[in-house]
Amino acid sequence: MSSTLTIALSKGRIFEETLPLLAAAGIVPEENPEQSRKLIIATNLPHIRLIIVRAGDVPTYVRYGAADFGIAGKDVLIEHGGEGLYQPLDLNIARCRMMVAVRQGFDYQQATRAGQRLRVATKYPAIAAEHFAAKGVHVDIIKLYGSMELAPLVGLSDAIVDLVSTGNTLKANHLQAVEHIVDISSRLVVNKAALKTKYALIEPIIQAFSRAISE
Ligand code: PRT
Ligand code: MG
Repeated sequence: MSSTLTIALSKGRIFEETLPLLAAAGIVPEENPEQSRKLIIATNLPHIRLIIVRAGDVPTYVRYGAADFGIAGKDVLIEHGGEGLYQPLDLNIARCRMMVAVRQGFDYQQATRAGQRLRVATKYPAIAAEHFAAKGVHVDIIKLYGSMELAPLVGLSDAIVDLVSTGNTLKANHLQAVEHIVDISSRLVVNKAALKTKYALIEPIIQAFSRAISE
């Protein structure tokens, strides 16, 4: 149906930080996914609904047109590719930094200078591989799905590549950031076919988001 819109969001920080943007476009969800556990959330506008998916799955739902647009972190877009998606806006929300971190006391500079192979645990193998290749550092990448901070503590890896916002998780686990890879924020991603067929519905929302973030 070209008269309805489906918006893909992940719950947690992206949902919370998107609420003010949705409000600026006149869209108010009828429920909070944290409480209701529903995966399809109605809004105050009968023709607009939200779907709640894993953060890393947002580009997939949008690419296949199961959602008309969504909001995804640059970490997800760089790692899994944002091909086939129109990415009109950096929303400047859910900001953090992609960093290399090691155990406090581990001499990272020495280890990389000495040319030894580093074991790096991460949820972002493509980003990590590219980063270390560019530096000429040899690494064995160990793919994890979460809680990367644990890996150096139990000898799974020498280093991790992970997102850092406050730095509290690193500190609590006696890790330290040693290298900045890239600044991360979330982007609006739009299905290209939907942008054409539902332009009259989507364009005003992009405009409202754009005004809200430049305020
Ligand atoms: O949690 P889940 O496994 O379902 O998926 P996810 O972790 O990908 O999703 P979610 O909702 O946690 O994150 C969604 C998006 O938020 C990510 O794709 C990032 O673009 C963005 N974002 C912003 C962050 C953070 N800040 C962040 N701090 N995502 C994760 N973190 C984690 C980080 O991995 C680390 O474990 O928070 C921890 C560090 O936080 P500090 O504040 O202690 O430094
Ligand atoms: Mg998470």
